Amino acid sequence: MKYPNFPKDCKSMLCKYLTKEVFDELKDRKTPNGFTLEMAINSGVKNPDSSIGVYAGDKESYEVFDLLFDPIIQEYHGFGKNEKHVSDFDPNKLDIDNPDPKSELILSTRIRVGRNLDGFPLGTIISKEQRDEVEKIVSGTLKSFKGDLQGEYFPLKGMTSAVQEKLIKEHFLFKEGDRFLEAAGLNRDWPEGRGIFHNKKKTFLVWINEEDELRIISMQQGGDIKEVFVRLANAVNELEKDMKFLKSDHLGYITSCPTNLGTAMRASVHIKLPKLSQDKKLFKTVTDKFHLQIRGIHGEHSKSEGGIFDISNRRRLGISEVECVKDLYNGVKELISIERSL
Ligand code: ADP
Ligand code: CIR
Repeated sequence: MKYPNFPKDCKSMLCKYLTKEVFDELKDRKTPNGFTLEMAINSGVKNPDSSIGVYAGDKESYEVFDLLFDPIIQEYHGFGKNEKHVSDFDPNKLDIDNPDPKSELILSTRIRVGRNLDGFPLGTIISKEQRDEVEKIVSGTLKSFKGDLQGEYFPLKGMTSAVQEKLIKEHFLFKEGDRFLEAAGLNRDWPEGRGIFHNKKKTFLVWINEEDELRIISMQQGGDIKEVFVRLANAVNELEKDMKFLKSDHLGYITSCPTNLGTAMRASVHIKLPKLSQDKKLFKTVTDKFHLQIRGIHGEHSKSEGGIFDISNRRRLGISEVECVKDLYNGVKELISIERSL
């Protein structure tokens, strides 16, 4: 493999940190599962408009290719090589109110965490048999859930395209054919082994075998962030009784994309900010100050519509679950106050 030819205007972290020296040092390395540098960087090489551009194949990838992953992790999360990740998923520590009790600006709230099973490689290099096994284990446990979390599992295979499109449009299901995931090897054998579990109200959902083996999601209309957090914490607890998730002392929960390490938590609101969003500089200054990320309303790499944005915590590693949500809460309070003053 030769050093990749990045376009001049490439701004990804991959092209920033994969210097010729780092490339030469890493190009012949392999993890015990057979994950190589070529596999790790393929998404960013094929998609020079990536913001990050790298994926892992297993827990060991983060050690074997540390010269590439460490500076990316440092820049994205502000988390150093010798730091330890500490978790705190205790809802009792989250002392917050609803930042928009009349639901004037916040349309909905969603919190998700990514998880992968201990004993399996990540989705980038998982075999078809292993992926099917993950689906069986996770959907089996979910089917036994009772009460508020009780629901049904819907495999992607066999789902009509009308149902699939409706679920995507309503923000419940992952999209199909994402080119970043495609180049990372995460869409192999599609749609086999993939699916979505959800309760009746679609307030608790689990995506199986998308970017991570599990995406555990709690969501509802309005801005009651705490209620969404409590439901998620309960669900994660229930799942953890039955399965062991891949984690390390240094990096917390291991995920295929380095931006999701640690808590693997993205807490977001869909919020109307028609006035503030006109002032791009101010919008960016405020979101940067509170470590928030702006996405469009159909998720990552999508555009905003009608002055509505997906605002979420950016940092996920080196801060606890409670702190991730506080990043969102504090930032959203400020965004609402500025929007109202304009
Ligand atoms: P992820 O959050 O899993 O990293 P995406 O950014 O692609 O992935 O978002 C997944 C889906 O969740 C998209 O359809 C997106 O619109 C939806 N979503 C995210 N945040 C919210 C929210 N606060 N309310 C409703 N839907 C949301
Ligand atoms: C990219 O590099 O653009 C994609 N691989 C997605 C990276 C994750 N995005 C993020 O900012 N959390």
